Amino acid sequence: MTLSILNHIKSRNGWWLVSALVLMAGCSGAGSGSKATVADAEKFIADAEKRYLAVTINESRASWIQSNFITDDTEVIAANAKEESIKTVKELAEESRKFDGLNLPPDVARKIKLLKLALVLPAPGNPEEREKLTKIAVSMESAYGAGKYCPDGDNGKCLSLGDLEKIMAESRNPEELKKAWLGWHQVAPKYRKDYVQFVELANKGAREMGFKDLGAMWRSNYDMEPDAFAAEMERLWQQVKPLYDSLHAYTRAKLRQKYGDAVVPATGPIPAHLLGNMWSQQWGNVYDLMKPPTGDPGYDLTQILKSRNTDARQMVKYGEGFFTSLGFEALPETFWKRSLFTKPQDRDVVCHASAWDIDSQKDVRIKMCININEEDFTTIHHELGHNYYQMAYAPKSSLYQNSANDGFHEAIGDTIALSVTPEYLKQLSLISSVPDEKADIGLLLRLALDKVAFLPFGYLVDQWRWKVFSGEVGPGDYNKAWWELREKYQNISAPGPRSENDFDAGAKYHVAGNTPYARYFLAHILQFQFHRALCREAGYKGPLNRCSIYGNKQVGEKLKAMLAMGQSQPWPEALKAMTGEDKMDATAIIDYFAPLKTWLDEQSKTMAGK
Ligand code: X8Z
Ligand code: ZN
Repeated sequence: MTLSILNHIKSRNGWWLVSALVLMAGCSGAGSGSKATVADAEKFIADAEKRYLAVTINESRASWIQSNFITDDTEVIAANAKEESIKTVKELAEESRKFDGLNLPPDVARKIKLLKLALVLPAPGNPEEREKLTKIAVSMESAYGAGKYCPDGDNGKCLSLGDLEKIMAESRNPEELKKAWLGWHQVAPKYRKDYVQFVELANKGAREMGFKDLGAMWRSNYDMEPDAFAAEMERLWQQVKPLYDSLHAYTRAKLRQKYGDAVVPATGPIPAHLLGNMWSQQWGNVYDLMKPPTGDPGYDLTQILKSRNTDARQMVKYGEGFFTSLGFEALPETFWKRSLFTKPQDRDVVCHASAWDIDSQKDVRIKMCININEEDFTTIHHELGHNYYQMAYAPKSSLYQNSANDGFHEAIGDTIALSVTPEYLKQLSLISSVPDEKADIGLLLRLALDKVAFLPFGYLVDQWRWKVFSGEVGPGDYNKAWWELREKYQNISAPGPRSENDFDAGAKYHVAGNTPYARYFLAHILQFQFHRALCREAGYKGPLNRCSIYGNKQVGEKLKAMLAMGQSQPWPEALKAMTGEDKMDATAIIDYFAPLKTWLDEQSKTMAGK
């Protein structure tokens, strides 16, 4: 099974993949009428896992083809496979209810619970409705993947999302930035009506499975009550909010220096088109506007990679090299043959980076339209983190082939990328000397612009979706609610007037592609917690931003042991195995950036005084 980390069926592994099961046509040992026994439950779950695996693999293959070759036909094929897999998993989950109330062995009970939560997209039992839902799901992802902005009309030159993202990252002309932002945001209104129907049908599926709505179903997959999980997210957000506020204030002041009062107000939200990213979710691309007069590390990885004519494959090789240095195996030959690394010129593909595990064994792949720059260098480590997780838990039975919780899946590759320190780059001969500690402020700022800036965005995407799924936000308020949350959490504003003819949440891949998003918020907390624990394991004593676990096989063993657990235990157990801690804890990210926070607050004060 696979799961691209972004796929729809995301069923089982999220993206990382899909699931499968066969319907045991009403028979799994317990004959109708007779009372189900523990032995029946054991047999049922063993058979169910086989079916789950089979439908997942089938769905993944179809989904791989659809997102690598977006056409009407591949959409139909992918939708059919998705439908089959959803139907199977749902029927199995329903059938498992006959064991409710039995005192089952913990392993069987856990698998049954995971089976009931395996679908990211549940569908109604009614065949027409189920077909409608899977068609919409696949077509929205395709529309996103194939989306373009044609400034001179359909017969002129059109810009892909990749072209527009490049403008967002590199242009420093506010008018041009605004045009690119508006251009991309005219793609999503085309599927706004579909999204309304999607919400209705997916909720119906979730309710048939016993959940209040789809948001509640997603929140139930964290080994705690759904409300407790929402409270946990809020607790973590409150822990990190002061750090975000400091970064935001400094960033706004620097943007004012660059663009002037007429573009950037002295107080309140920052216009969303000025932060170097289409969704204002990571701000590292505007580091050049933010960098400290002293304390800049003095190298630019993007320039270094470009000047060496690094190609996409070599970029991936760097990522693989980090994992093998920890004692992980080299990526299989098929990875290199079957992955997509560069954007094809002759067809539409879903370029949003994803990692796949097609057969739940060794057929792992990534699909990514790699650009030669620092951002994609990091993203490659992110994707390979998924693939190494998938390979580590492959020996587990199929319902355990997943991460401890979905935040863990998203955090592994990022944890590795935190070890891409100057020292590491020097070891690879990518830089010739390691800047001294005076460069720490620059290094921390560069990273905070990605990692700290991301936090409120990571939180709000599912705040929006949870409200939409629960009905608290109706279709007439989709855009209004989206911008209220953008302002409340990120403190950013739309580049111009927006209305309910727009569908700005739908301009984000994970909304169009139905991938839950809370996972990325968790990952941004967890990756610092993992990094701190692994550096401790390495016996490292200095500042955490200079710690690299590169080449440390003992640390690699510790990491591997956690990955190999898959989802066989509640996530606090996995966390404990690697870190000794059993709670998600934002003190790691706060401590990591503590010197920067002090510096940011001083700078903001000085700039305000001028
Ligand atoms: O979607 C991704 C990965 C694939 S799982 C590239 N990320 C989120 C995003 O792009 O919005 C990584 C960071 C957040
Ligand atoms: Zn990911």
